[in-house]
Amino acid sequence: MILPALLRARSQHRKLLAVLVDPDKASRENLETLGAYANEGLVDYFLWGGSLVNEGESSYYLRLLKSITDVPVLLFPGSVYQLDEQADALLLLSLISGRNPELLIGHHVTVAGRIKQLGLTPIPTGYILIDGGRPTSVTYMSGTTPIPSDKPAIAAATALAGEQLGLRLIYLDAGSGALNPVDARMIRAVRAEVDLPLIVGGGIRSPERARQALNAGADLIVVGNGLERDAHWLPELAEVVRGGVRVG
Ligand code: 1GP
Repeated sequence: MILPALLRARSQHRKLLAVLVDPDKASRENLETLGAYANEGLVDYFLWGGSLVNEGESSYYLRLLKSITDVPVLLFPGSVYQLDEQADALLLLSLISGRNPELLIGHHVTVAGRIKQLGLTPIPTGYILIDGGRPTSVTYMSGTTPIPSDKPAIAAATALAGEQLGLRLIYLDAGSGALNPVDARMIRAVRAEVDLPLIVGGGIRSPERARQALNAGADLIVVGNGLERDAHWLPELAEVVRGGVRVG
């Protein structure tokens, strides 16, 4: 029931926070810290995935996280090998900013039967990569060119096409560890064009960057790297998210 919850939050103007865990970089200590914050109500979702993932370790760490907290985990797969039935849903990503047919339909065909077999709930997601100031793992691994950060109209048209194709979420991503997060003008342009829940991530490493993304119209922000390095600013981050939209 993840998608209905996202739609409800959007209609109630409730902003949400997702913490991205790259299973390759997971550790017991980090998961215990994040899980404890999640149990205090500071985290709405975990996203689970990375560009290169060792399947066995991923499954072990996901089991560990699920044993710590009931906060839902959404798979955010970097490849077809990252399906895991322990997750609560799957962001079924279509990389609509790119022109790589494998990431638009090819891999989806490969794993369609497996998704059904595992009983995973897929949430069709229009995944849009935005230039974040330096090449990231995802641009390299996907073999696609991100949308230039100063071309909000292209991002807005891409998101609109995704909505018209029937996708249910839009995810604007500057890529993990991006130098620059997605520009506020770009978020605003996409927000003005589509009515779908809007996820924004990549390079959000401070409460101020989180606030800018939320003010510009993100419904759900995703933070990975910044919390991997130090999870202790999560309460401050959560306060910005809970505080909703405040300009300045
Ligand atoms: C990347 O949007 C996520 O896909 C999170 O990015 O790791 O830079 O927070 P960071």
